[in-house]
Formats: sequence, structure tokens, C-alpha cells
Amino acid sequence: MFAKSWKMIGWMGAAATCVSALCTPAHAARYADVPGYYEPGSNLDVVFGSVPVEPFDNAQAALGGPGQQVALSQGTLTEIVSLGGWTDDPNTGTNNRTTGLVVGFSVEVVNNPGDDLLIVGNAPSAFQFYEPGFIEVAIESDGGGAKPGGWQDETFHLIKPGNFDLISDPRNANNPITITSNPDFSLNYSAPFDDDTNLPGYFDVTPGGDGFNLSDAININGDPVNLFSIAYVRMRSVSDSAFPFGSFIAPDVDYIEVLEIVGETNGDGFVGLSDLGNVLGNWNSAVPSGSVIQGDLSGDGFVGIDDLNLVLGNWNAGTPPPTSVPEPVTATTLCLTLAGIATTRRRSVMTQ
Ligand SMILES: [Ca+2]
Ligand SMILES: [Ca+2]
Ligand SMILES: [Ca+2]
Ligand SMILES: [Ca+2]
Repeated sequence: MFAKSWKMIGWMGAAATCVSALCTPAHAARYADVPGYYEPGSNLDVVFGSVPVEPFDNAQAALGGPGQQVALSQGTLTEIVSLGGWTDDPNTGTNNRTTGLVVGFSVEVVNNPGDDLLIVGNAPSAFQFYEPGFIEVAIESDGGGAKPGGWQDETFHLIKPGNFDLISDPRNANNPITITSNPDFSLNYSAPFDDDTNLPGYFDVTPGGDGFNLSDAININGDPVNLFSIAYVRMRSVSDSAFPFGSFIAPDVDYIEVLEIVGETNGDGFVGLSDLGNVLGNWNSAVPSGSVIQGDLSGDGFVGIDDLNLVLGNWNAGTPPPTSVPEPVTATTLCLTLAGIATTRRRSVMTQ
């Protein structure tokens, strides 16, 4: 009886808080925030002219959002980390594919309609100069978001690059790219990497970043993998080839942004009753930290007011799925409805 009463008070408190705050929308951008693993490949980029050599090898640069700088070995500040060229696991000589950069998200990234991640490198807008890298993604099988070291026992799935059928599977083989320069110093890349406006599924290609859709994930056999969400991303270079002026292809990562609809919990691209149900269904409960399907949008491992406000504050955001209709309610009327739900629930509890 005590437990039921406590739960009832919690529900009524939820409605009251929602009304008082009028469900302030929360639209803060979200970025990779859990360090994973970094083993650079060959020919890492270094600070030009640095003596001793100062490589761009601080993996912390890939965490957080734009403008955040980290210090390199000689104190140079930078926003990027270089991954080096494609390498066949230089430390162990096995094919365990540990080379690359792994980062995680403390709140899982849900596969919504369209692109789900934006990876920003440092491809310039003034001229064609790109260093394509591919990505693999993994869930946290314990549920929810990324945990320190949690990536190690997960299976990573390739986000299928647009030219996948024309190349060697980058998980298993280097893809040489011949790069030549013209008299005006512009560059030519050999096919099928010759057009930087048509290389979906690679990062450090497009100025401003490249989008990735979790629906493009394939397993090691090339078959599609149905992912509701992911917690980890691993990035590597597709090639170890050289530029005509001496340096080598070595993709860079500045930051990784989650292209999410805040308040979304079930992957239908719309914030509505289903999402409210996912929060209220676990109300006042502990769940795996960052499990959005269980309602922990705030990532604190508990479903409560913070999570409710993220749903109500973004009510009706996104595009309604074809099989449903928009919820014809405002945040204020929804809060009143919620109060009604709590009252109804109180009656049902009392009559039990
Ligand atoms: Ca998607
Ligand atoms: Ca670059
Ligand atoms: Ca939804
Ligand atoms: Ca929470």
C-alpha cells in the first residue's frame, strides 16, 4: 500500500511540475561523450614542421561539440584527431580489427527516419581535398548507452558506403586510391572515389560533415542489420594511399553530432503518445542508463521529471509516421490530461 501511494504521489507531482514549467523545450545538441579506444593507423598527420614530431593523436578531440580544443604532445591546441591510414592491426598482426577510433554515447542513439549521425572532419570548402573514412556501429548489449570499456564485447556493423559494391570490403582490405594533381594544384582521385559530392557513407569528405543512417548497417556477410539504436561508433580510414605532395590519406574527426529529435524514444521520428507511454511506463524506476526506449532520455539511469519534460517539451516534434495521426493537443492540455491520468490512476489504486 505504501508503494502504491508513493507511486501515485510521484505521478501527481509529475503533472504539477509539467504545468509549472510549461514543458520548456530542450533542444541542446548532443555529441559523442564516452571515450572508447584509439589505435591510429599508418602515417598519422602531424603538426606541420613540428620538431620533435607532434602528431594529431589526442582522441579526446573527437568528444564533445564544435570549437572544443585539446592539447597535443607539444602543447599545440586542436579540435581534430587524425586516424592515420588503413592498417591491418599493427600491434598484434591479427585481424581483430582493433585499429581505429571508438567513441560512445551515454544516451543511446535511436535509428530515426533519415540520417542519425553527423561526423564532422576537416574537409575544406575552398577546394576538393578529402580523406574518406568508414564507420562501424554497435549497441551496448547490457542495454542503454555507452559504458567505459563496454564496446569491447560488442559486434560492430559496417555502415555500408555508397560505393561498397565497387571496392574491397574496407573491414578486411586496403583500398588504394590514386591521387594526381593538375597544373592548378587541384586534385584528381581515382574511381570509385573520384567525386566528393557523391561518397555517401564516408566521413571527412564533405565540408561541414557527412551524415550516416543506421538503417545502412550490414553485418560481416554484407546482409542488412536491423538496428533500433546504437551506443558506439568505430571509425577507420578506407585507404593508406599517398597524396602527390607527400602526405597520406588519414581521415580526421572533429566531432560527432547526434541528429536526433529530442523526446523521441521509439524510432518513429515523432514525439507523441508512444514516447509519453515509454516514460510513464517506467515512471520512478531505475533502468539501464541512457535507455531511451525505457524512457531515460536524460541518461541518469532513472525515469522521472527530467525525462518527462524532454517528451512534453518537444511534443509533436518530427513527422508523424504514416500509420498515425498528429496528436491534436498542446503541451498545456497534455499536462491537464496527464493530471487526469494521475487522478484516474489514483482511483484505480484506491479501489484495488
Ligand atoms: Ca536512420
Ligand atoms: Ca582531413
Ligand atoms: Ca516516437
Ligand atoms: Ca532520466
